[in-house]
Amino acid sequence: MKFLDQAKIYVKAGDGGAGAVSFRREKFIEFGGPDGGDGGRGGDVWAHCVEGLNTLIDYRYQQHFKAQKGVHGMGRNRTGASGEDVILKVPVGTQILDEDGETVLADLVEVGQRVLLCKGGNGGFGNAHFTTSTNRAPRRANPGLEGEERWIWLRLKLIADAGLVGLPNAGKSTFLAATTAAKPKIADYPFTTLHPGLGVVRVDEREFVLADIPGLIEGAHEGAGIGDRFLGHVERCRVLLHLVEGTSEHAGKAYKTVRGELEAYGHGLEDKPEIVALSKADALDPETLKTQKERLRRACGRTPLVLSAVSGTGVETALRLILAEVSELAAEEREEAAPAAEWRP
Ligand SMILES: Nc1nc2c(ncn2[C@@H]2O[C@H](COP(=O)(O)OP(=O)(O)OP(=O)(O)O)[C@@H](O)[C@H]2O)c(=O)[nH]1
Ligand SMILES: [Mg+2]
Repeated sequence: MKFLDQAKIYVKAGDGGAGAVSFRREKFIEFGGPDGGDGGRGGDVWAHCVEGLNTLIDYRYQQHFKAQKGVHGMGRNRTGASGEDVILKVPVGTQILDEDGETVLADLVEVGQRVLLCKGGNGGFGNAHFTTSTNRAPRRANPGLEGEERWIWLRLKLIADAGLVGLPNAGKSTFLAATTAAKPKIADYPFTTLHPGLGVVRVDEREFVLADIPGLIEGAHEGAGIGDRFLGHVERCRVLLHLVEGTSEHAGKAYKTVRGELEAYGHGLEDKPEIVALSKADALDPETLKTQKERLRRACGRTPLVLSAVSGTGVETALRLILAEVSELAAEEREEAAPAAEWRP
């Protein structure tokens, strides 16, 4: 399946139906009076967050969505039928932005959440509505109101607990493949991964979602390589696992390059808890391992993990550290969300 994480679409709600001007005309009934019915409401446009989607690819093929118009009113006090709504199904983590691409109108983070994007126009009143004590036969009816319309951006920010970052070829996708059921493409050239992938890690009978994102290179924030736009997908991660390729020239420099890009991107990525690991340990002789580990330690200021997704060394430890961090932060969030009124001296 293809991946698409942003789309610009046009949405328009249905116009309301017009009210009718009509008079009751029947044999033997004099002065039947006005009986024009009201117009029906136009359909709304909604966005609905659903399970089982992880891309906005549907919006590449269709960009215009119009809800049905309300049917106009008719004689004998018949109200027009309302127009059908249009419901846009979007994956969890979709943000709805205004046409400027910046103002966030809604953030759909839970399955079942819905937001009204455009409200349908009300139907107009039929002439039966305008009868007064002095005007028993009004010849006036309202037109329906127009439905709202607008251009909006849909932007998907995948929701994962932990995100994998690193230079190309650091072994991110291999790590994802080794720890989850995901099957990302793996190869020994840079930029094998072109769009983010997700997997579910099971460790100690607990689960968390891990995201693999394309590699970053120096200048990614200026568009080098495939740029840093996919970093949006780790914005919502609680913790980052930063993989530094053990077989790279200088592990310390590799680490700093990626840190530089995270900082240049901003949006709080630089402040996220980070677990640093030297990858591909199986491919290193003890001597190189020691030097690289030391270089990395100096660059990040603490002892890095050493792991190999191929042999499995250190992988469990990394997963447990991530899990601990994820659960701790989740507990903190729950505490913050809990009502403070419980507390009594
Ligand atoms: N020996 C050894 N090789 C590894 C290990 N992990 C990954 N590799 C190899 O390194 C190469 C790159 O691995 P990927 O997982 O595709 O790297 P990536 O970080 O996802 O790279 P991009 O998607 O290009 O950013 C592949 O040829 C892997 O087989 C490891 O632990 N040990
Ligand atoms: Mg990859």
